Amino acid sequence: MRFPDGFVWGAATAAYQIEGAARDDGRGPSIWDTFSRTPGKVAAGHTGDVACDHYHRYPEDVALMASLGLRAYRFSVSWPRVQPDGSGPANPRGLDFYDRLVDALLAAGIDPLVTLYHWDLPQSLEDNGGWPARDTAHRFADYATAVYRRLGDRVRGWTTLNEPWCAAYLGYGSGVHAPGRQDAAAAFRSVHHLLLAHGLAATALRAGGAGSVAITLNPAAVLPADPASEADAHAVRVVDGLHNRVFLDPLLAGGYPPDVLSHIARFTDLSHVQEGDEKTIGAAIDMLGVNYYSPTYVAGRPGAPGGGAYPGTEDIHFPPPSGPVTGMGWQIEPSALTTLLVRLHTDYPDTPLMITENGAAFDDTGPDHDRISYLDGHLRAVHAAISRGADVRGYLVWSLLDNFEWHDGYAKRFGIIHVDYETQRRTPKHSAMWYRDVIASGSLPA
Ligand code: IFM
Repeated sequence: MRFPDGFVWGAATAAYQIEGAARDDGRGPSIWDTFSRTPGKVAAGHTGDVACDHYHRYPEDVALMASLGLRAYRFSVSWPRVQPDGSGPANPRGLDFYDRLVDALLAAGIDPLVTLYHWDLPQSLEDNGGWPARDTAHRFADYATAVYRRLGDRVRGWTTLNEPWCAAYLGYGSGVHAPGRQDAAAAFRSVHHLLLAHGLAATALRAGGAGSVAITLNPAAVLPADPASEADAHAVRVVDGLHNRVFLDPLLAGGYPPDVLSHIARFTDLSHVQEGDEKTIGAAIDMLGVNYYSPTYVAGRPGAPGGGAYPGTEDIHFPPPSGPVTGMGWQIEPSALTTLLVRLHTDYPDTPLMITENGAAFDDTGPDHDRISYLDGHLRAVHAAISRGADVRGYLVWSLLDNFEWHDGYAKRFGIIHVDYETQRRTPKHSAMWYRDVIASGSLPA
């Protein structure tokens, strides 16, 4: 089972989850610093203050990547390192870190893939309104330009946002992520301003000559609990609209879908969507990043409470997983990834895809069979999608290292490299060795 020539093999991380050094070199506070220091928000009171101390240990981490034969490494830049207050002149010491990291990666033959926003909004910008405020989108474009100016001579692959669904719906809707607001109108306004931020930044990066501009979503494979049920089919349409089409259609199909706009209008007037915004959001991209972990099953059921993260989904039931689950309790179903990739290819043709995250948390005891089996199954699913015509250019495992798993703190371990948080010792797991061999052969046993 051979993958195409040039298929990109790599791993991914995110700034707040691994860097630590929360107060070093002029870094300002982010919403995740505030949130994680608020009692009761993150398991066991964990914070990203130290995390994997990658800020200081990046040479060792790059050496580990090289030992696994990674061709690409996706990391995110911490906005509050670059602009401690979220606006104004860039902090050179913050940018210096990414300069050093990029140089180390290039020296090791690893392609640096930069994500500009992986949820760590500068706290000052939240104090000024956060993502529900339009100005944040403009601040993001300025920040993107500052990072591009420093790294653009060496970095080809630029991704604006990671999973704006989480930033908007979990950050401002259900409140399980920073900044922890619970306000459906704010969540929907955030969706739009995140998309606008992407469009403004993508335009600026392109104008600066960026090699490849992308956005990463976590598109859901939304499936009916009963394929024969009309009520379930309706539930799929609603949840697919709120999760997928609200992002994909303005990015890749010219504008928001009318059914989703009417849904949103139940919670907020649409005055935040201004003339010309959809054109800005639809600025051409070179790649769509896809983060996939697990399918989402839904059923139409009168009286059901709906999904906490999806405002207005009363009468929709989200059944608990059936079958095997990961350590997160997420259903393991690789075939749903094939379905999702083929759907993206069919509905939004001409946009190359890259799996920018896929992986699993498991309790790390024994020889890591569960993670290997998860990765193997999902790589086969990617291969199946490619065979059915989907233009998938690469696969980045989540994650290189065990790290701070947001509201679960350090309890959940996604890494292919184990991190002992007491000593910061890194130990490749069996899955890392397995992945090294897959990369070396560019194939899986048939
Ligand atoms: O850890 C996260 C990552 O930050 C974004 N995608 C999902 C991962 C697992 O929850």
